[in-house]
Amino acid sequence: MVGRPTGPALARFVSDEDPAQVFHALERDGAVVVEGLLPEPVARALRDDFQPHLDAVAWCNTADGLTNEFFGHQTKRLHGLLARSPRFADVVVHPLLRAMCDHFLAPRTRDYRVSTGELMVLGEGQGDQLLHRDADSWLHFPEPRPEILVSANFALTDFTADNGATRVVPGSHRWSRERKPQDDEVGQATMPLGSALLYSGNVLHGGGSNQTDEVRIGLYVGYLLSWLRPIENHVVTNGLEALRAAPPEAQRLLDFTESGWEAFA
Ligand SMILES: O=C(O)CCC(=O)C(=O)O
Repeated sequence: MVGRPTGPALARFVSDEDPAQVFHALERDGAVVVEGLLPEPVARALRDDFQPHLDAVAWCNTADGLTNEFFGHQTKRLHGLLARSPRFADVVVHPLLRAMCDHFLAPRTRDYRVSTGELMVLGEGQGDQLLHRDADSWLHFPEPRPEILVSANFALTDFTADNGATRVVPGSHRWSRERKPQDDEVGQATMPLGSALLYSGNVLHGGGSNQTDEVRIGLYVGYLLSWLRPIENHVVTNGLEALRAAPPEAQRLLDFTESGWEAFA
């Protein structure tokens, strides 16, 4: 079905908005869209850097049948993004993302790390992904679970209602696990190239269905309390050379550091 019914609208901001306003809405809804967080030429340049790596892998390149049930079959996922584009370091240290981590994570930790950087690519025919909470990767927290992970999904192509813009359930970061969303509670993060969906690790969301012949490319970066284990082993996925060449702040966020206990800079 093209032009699916739209659920609740996500709060939207522009990139030079007062961060306090952005974080107020993020705290309230669990997700917001920030338009133009990356200038369009930067978003295009990242996409150009990544494109040959995406072309080199098949659809459905995730590890096994079980994970494909979750990730999808018309999807490509890539990690080790610093090694594929040194520009990824600039994304990782983006001031608004750092401010988001300081706001949401700092109360619980002296430091934080990138859990994973991932290209989330949806091709023609990919269906709706199961709605899920990213922080469920660290299952052993008593509930209500505090904020342990905050993330950004950058649009490296336009995200439209028809090409798989991320589906999000505003407010669900505060729901009990038993509550299931009704159709009219599910919104969509439609946004132009360079924008980002910022979201809580506790909010229900999932990739949308791509009913077009366009490829939708999302660039995900998620930040985790430094005393939890990141999903990605950045040294293995990127290699030493790429990490050694990165600026110190990006090195630290990508866990290329001797300790997980450094105080905030
Ligand atoms: O593709 C998207 O928009 C979101 C994907 C996602 O949430 C995931 O794979 O964990």
